[in-house]
Amino acid sequence: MLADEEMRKMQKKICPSLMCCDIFRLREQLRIFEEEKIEYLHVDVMDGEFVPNYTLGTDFVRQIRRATDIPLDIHLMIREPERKISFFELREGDLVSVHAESTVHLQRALQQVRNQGARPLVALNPATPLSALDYVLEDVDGVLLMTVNPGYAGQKLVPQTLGKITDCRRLLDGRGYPEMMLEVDGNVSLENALLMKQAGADLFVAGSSSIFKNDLKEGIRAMRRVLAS
Ligand code: S6P
Ligand code: MG
Repeated sequence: MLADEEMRKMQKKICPSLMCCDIFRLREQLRIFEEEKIEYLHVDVMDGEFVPNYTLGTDFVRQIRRATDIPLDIHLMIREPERKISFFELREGDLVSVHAESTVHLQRALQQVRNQGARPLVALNPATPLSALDYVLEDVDGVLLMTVNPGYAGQKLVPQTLGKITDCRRLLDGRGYPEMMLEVDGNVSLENALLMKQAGADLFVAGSSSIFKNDLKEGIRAMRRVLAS
């Protein structure tokens, strides 16, 4: 019998991507996330430079804070994030992902997240090698592996990222970081979530290919069943 602590560690978490919400039904959808005990809300921040698109920003984060106490999982897809992290109202328990490709001052940016009281994650694009993690593992609580190229919802999985999840989990275990969170983002459909879970992912960003496809509550429950299987 596994101890409670072990069970907790094995629990897989769902992070709904708020850019996939229906903004006209946002309050209702937030209530569903609360009722379904969603662990983190994934907030995609894009600046039109690091990625071609624009999305949510500091004011959105401020408004979400007023509407719910669910911790945030802020995914920064912006150039030179170290110049912008202080603009965000961060709380203890929030996750903030910084892309290794977005700055020459990666370690400084990760430390800034920590200094502002949140938990830093380092994010990697599909083609970025895992060696980018080499000298920042001490500074992070997790790794976010992009399973599509960042910028848009509704894309197809980059298939070689499945093997990358396996390799990343092996690397983290081998370097003495078995507790480190491994998040996956992009085309996390029910079918892909199962493969990603088997490869060693813990946090699953759920968007248009899963929970937002049809009925939200049913979608979350279906995802929970896959992750518990
Ligand atoms: C993409 C962004 C993601 C998407 C999410 C959407 O740049 O970082 O968080 O919002 O992947 O999910 P789906 O199921 O449409 O790929
Ligand atoms: Mg994202």
